[in-house]
Amino acid sequence: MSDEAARAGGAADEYEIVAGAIFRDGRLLLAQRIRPPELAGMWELPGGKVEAFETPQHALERELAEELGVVVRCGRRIGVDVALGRGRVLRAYRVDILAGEPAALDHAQLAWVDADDLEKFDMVVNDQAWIPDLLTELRRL
Ligand code: 523
Repeated sequence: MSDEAARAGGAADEYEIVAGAIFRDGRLLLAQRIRPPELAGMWELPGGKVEAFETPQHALERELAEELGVVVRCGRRIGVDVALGRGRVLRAYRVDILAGEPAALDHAQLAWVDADDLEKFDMVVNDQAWIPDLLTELRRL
């Protein structure tokens, strides 16, 4: 089994990268990337790679603890699956903060954005696929 297949924790041909949609008071948390150079300065839903033997939910809870310094609970999916090539798939989940206040521990800065502002942010291309669903949720709040 390849390293990438091994990461999938069972599925032979894909592994997942997870990202968290945190909503609060009618706003969504965005994080500005610091790496790699081609993505630095662009905004994303924070998250990262699911490691071997980890569920996507646990991976997202771990990543957001590392990157934002918060205790979170992973909820339902939001938005489409984004195929990244080479067997990688990016998926977003709603996330509730259980404890702590998000801090930019691994990003340049954070921003809480409402529906009117979301489209003004320079989102990483992969995450742009989620904008319609994120806007629907923001307008519903
Ligand atoms: N994306 C992406 N959007 C998005 C995330 C969290 C990740 O397009 N919201 C892409 C960017 C990278 C790959 O997924 O090509 C892995 O994300 P990364 O670098 O955030 O994963 P980490 O944090 O597991 O990786 P390290 O920085 O190496 O720890």
